[in-house]
Amino acid sequence: MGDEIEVPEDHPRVHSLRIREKLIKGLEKGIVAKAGLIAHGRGEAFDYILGETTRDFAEEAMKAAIALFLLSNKPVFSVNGNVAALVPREYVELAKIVGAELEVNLFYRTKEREEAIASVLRESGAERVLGVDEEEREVIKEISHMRRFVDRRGIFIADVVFVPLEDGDRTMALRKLGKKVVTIDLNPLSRTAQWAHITIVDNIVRAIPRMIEIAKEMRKMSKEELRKVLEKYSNEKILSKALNTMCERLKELAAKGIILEEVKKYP
Ligand code: PTJ
Repeated sequence: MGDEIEVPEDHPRVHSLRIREKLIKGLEKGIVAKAGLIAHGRGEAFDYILGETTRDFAEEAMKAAIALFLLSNKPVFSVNGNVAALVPREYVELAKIVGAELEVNLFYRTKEREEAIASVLRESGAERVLGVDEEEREVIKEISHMRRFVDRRGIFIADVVFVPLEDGDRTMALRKLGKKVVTIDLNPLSRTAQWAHITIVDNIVRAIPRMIEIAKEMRKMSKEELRKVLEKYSNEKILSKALNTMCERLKELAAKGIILEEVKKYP
């Protein structure tokens, strides 16, 4: 739509530009909400500080999340526009490995977006997609906006809900309803990061493929072993580690000088 460019292979930020392209294409196809682009920009800023790499606190949270999924009776993976545009195949694969349902649940909800996202999931291998059948709709009264509409076969009866890249209100409401909540959020200060039981502070494009690897290993573990992983997990410690890592990195960069040697060659 006018702005389309070929991302040059030799561009130093080629990887990041490709991710942006996925979101822009998702917007054009009616999958991503306009605000989804803004949300991504916020995530990118935190990823820069993190060094665009998966840290040990994220790994630890991923392991706890997989343990929780494998131990739960009814895990449901919520899908929004950004998730569907960035990691559709991987998300569907992970849901299959841990035996979770997939449910479309949007903040900026329209019938067209719901259908477009459900199609992406089906094309990515999903056998059943919840959240699009109006006859199966239930209302979570505690949520004031469009995300209050959930599927009675899914989030409504779920004991564990995975809500990556989520807004704070719903995470809070789901927790108050007694459900266990897992999220992925690059911003450790966000309300979602704070209200979730397990917060994976990492970029979703790195986290979901890594979670697939972890899940393939952890599904061989006994329930007892999985419970032990969960017992020693503390989200408070994880968020604190994430913030500390970001602070340390900024301090290190400030101390050694942030101007690259190459830049200094051109006075
Ligand atoms: O598709 P919809 O209609 O359901 O809308 C989806 C968005 C993302 C627009 C909606 O949920 C929203 O407004 O979310 P927020 O409140 O902006 O929160 C999104 C969070 O995800 C922010 O804290 C971002 O830092 C974080 N985030 C953005 N991109 C990534 C990310 N975290 C991990 N990986 C990313 N790639």
